[in-house]
Amino acid sequence: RTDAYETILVDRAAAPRTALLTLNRPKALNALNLQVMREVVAAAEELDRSPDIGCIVLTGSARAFAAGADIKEMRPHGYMDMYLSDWFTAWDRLAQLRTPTVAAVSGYALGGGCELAMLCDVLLASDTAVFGQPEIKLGVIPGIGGSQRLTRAVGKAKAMELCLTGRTMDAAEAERAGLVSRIVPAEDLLAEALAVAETVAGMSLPVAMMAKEAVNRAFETTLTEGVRFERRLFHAVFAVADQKEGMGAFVEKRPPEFRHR
Ligand code: CO8
Repeated sequence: RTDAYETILVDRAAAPRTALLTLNRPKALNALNLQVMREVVAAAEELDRSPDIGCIVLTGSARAFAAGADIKEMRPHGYMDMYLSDWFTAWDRLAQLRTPTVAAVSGYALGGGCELAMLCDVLLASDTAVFGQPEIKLGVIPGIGGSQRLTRAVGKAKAMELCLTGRTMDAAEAERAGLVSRIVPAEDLLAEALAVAETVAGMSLPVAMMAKEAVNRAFETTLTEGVRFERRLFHAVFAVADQKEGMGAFVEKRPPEFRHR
């Protein structure tokens, strides 16, 4: 039940066939405690199961996408309870969603906030965005995949420097480094993210899912295996009615009306 959430807002009407998830813990700069994790994951998985949703946008506030995992909540814990509760592993489920996701990042995306943005498929940043993995300054290391995803996104040199010094990067540096796809003026960020989401949601949903799966496979495997995986999916899309519709619409010089969306 979407109205049962306390730390996030869920809006299914922001743009056609899309859903907007907004982190809503303003007093803590959207720090990611376990409740936020449970609610984001539950809401996202429910949307993932909804056939009428073709893209999910995740955003925070103008000041903070999320200023990291909740330091006050983590502080008292010891190894045994972190291990036995498998602290933060549920966040991995966001990367397993089949529906494409867009992170719209304004302000701080630090630590777990940067990691959460990197769990999404498309990463749009406002010109005020600040990215970093400053965990080392707290005597810890990234714990939601940051050491891996940041390294794959920006390369070892920059990832290593950010993780070892805790230095942050502004939106321009993040774009140059390949972490974000585009920078948008802060006041346009949400509209632009929703426009991207609406565009994606206007495509054939199964084909968009396959495109997402193929691109994500590049993070997981060798080039030969990745190309083989892509080829299998490429052949498979010829079994989707929307291939006939998309190619037919091109030839007939009209907009496509995809059936599966
Ligand atoms: N956790 C808890 N509370 C936070 C956090 C956080 N990460 N960030 C901000 N807050 C709170 C502040 O404590 C403050 O609360 P209060 O008013 O009660 O004191 C409120 O939000 C506002 O913050 P500030 O007053 O600090 O606001 P500023 O504008 O002065 O500063 C900053 C903003 C620079 C973002 C600053 O808040 C900051 O440095 N925050 C921490 C950033 C950080 O270190 N993030 C990494 C956290 S660790 C992590 O994410 C990954 C850990 C992985 C663990 C994995 C376990 C398995």
